[in-house]
Amino acid sequence: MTNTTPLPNDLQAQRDAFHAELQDMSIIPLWLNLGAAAQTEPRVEGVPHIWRWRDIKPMMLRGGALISPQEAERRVLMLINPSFDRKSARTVGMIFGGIQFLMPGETADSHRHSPNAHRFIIEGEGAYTAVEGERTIMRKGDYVTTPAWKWHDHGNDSGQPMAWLDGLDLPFVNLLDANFFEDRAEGDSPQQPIYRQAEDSLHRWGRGMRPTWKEPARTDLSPLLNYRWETCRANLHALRDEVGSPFDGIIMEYTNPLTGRSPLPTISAYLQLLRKGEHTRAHRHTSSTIYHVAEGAGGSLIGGQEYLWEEGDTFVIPSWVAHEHWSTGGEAVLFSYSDRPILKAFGLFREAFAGQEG
Ligand code: GTQ
Repeated sequence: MTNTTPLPNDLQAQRDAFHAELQDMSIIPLWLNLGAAAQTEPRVEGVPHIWRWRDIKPMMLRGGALISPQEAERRVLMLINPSFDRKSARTVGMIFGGIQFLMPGETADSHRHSPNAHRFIIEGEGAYTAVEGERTIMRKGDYVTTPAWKWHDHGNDSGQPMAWLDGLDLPFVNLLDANFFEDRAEGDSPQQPIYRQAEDSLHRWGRGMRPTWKEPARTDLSPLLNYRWETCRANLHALRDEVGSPFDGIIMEYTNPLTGRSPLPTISAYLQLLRKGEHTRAHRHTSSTIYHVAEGAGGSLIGGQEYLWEEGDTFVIPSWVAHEHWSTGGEAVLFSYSDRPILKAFGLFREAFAGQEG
């Protein structure tokens, strides 16, 4: 496509002058930057990466002694992809991951923001998240939603540090210039008032029934506050004799009980069981994924490079990078979340694997 024949000097000079004048007008000719519009395949900026719990945990404990959640707003260690700007709040694709931690007795005060958020509990038991007047006590492995613009606060009433993986659609919301944040009003209590009983949202929405007298304002946000680890893990084991997905083993998606779709409009989340000796087939797709090892150990071949992981580790697979997973020494359970709903919404989700037809 590129024409390498040298141009007559005067034409080259005229073109250079033309381009320079355009640049002063904030105009770039497409032929100087064709790659921005025409690429045979995505040129993916993010890279695969793993953050190990054994490295993060000591930093978490140091951070706990150095800064309070009140000073920090949220005491979070942001996992930023090595290939992105450190100010980008971008872990992979259109999603963010960060480790939030609360020491015994600490609280993270009430606020709300337009980005959607969820938490997967890494370690500890007994801290709470409050959303819309309900407090849920969090335990390791729970999946907790704090959807867009809902007031939320946390507190650790337990005697041990609590850590969870925060997932947000921050890169997407920032890209769209639609990020709003609000702190509680002056004089309001730092912890929101609790006016619902424990497990209220579970009884209301999570048991295959719904109250008929009250519709949630937005059906695209899951009304279910906590998807409990024991229940979700038990679901995987109930299906363990199935073939499952050739690419992911026994994988189940968390759903919004109002729609059957993802709990948050921009982020889908999954729990998967890799059985003993299981080694999945390779595939790739245009959604980007953040994985967290909930149980066991194993490895993933990501873009031809091997990443070995164990409980507590977090790793990322960018768009269009081929990957396969295996368990080591027994079974493994992976939690993951992805920007797939965004790609699906606009017809941009694409998947490929060896031996595929058409
Ligand atoms: O829970 O509000 O990890 O606003 C990063 C930004 C958590 C939160 C993060 C946030 C939050």
